[in-house]
Amino acid sequence: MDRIEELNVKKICGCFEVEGSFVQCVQCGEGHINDTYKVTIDNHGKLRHYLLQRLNKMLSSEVEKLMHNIELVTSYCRKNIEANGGDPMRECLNPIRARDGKCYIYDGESCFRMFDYIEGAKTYQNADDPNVFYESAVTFGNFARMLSGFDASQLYEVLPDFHNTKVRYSNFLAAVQKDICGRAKGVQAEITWVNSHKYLCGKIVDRITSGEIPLRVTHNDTKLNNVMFDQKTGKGLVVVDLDTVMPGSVCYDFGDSIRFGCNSAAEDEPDIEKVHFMFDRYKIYLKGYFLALGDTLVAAEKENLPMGAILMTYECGMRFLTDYLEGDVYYHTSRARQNLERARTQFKLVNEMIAVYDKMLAAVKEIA
Ligand code: GN1
Ligand code: MG
Repeated sequence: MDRIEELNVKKICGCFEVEGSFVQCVQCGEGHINDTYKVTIDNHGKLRHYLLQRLNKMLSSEVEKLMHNIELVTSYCRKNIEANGGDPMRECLNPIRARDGKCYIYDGESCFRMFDYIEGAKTYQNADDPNVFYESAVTFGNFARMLSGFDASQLYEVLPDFHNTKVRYSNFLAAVQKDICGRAKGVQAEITWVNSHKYLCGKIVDRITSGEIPLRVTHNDTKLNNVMFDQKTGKGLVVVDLDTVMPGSVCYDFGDSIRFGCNSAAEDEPDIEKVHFMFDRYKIYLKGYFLALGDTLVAAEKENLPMGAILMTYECGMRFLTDYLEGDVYYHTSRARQNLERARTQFKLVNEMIAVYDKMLAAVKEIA
């Protein structure tokens, strides 16, 4: 990955409609896909901050469609927030236009986009604080509720089959077969484990196909660090990372939050003994999600929330293992075997979730 010094940040910022002179740029954010920087601009002695992002190469090819989606979704949210007396500058992402009128620039190598920086906000990398996790549930739930009036046909499916677990499984099989890095022999146990859970793949996709579970406009990447919290009040403020906003299922959105937040350890914890599914946290999230969204969910959605958690965790683990087999080309990694260690935490969580699946279902009934 390029180092920040190597980027011609000043020139890139100059391509956006930003008034003032460039002061500095520091890397921030914990995303696995894009590179994120906080940029400071001096406008006649007044410092203003922006968020600059360099898109992952795999997303860059779809940048037009991606930014079309983000512009539509953010402007829809902005109107909604204004109508409800909220503060759109802090409760919504605000993309900055490039001087050529587009919402991104291409510097010959990478695509960049810019947003207003949301001041006085913070993110969390774990759900140790129950209030934080509860707030994230309410914030993601409200986001889904807000978008329920949004016409999904306006959106491109930028990342087709993003949560199609069957397709993810075939990609995984192809990676095992090609084994371009010769890593498959070292992960036979993990490969066998994924294969033995293949029966999970159709559990939600098939119900979407049959119409039992409705498609809605969902976020599709609802991990805790994709919500920003107000530093002063501790309240959930804004949902970020909108690259994956597409038609999807609330079972996925609910499930991905559980996958990340109900892990007793980090997503990439190398010591698997530390990794456990925390049922209490699951109940906390369930309460917050139901508060925000419960009355709009149909029975099939409610019944499949626990399966959404199992599936998102299974799928995510499979994606990490696939990337490991393909040579760590998609997710950011900072050490060897990190993707493998990520995959292992997910598989451990799936085992523990399956063991308490009945309890997970009972909690839905109880809270609903
Ligand atoms: C990626 O961008 P980030 O870090 O919020 C990924 C998600 C995975 C997640 C795993 C566009 O999310 O699908 O669940 O990593 N986003 C994309 O931590 O692939
Ligand atoms: Mg993110």
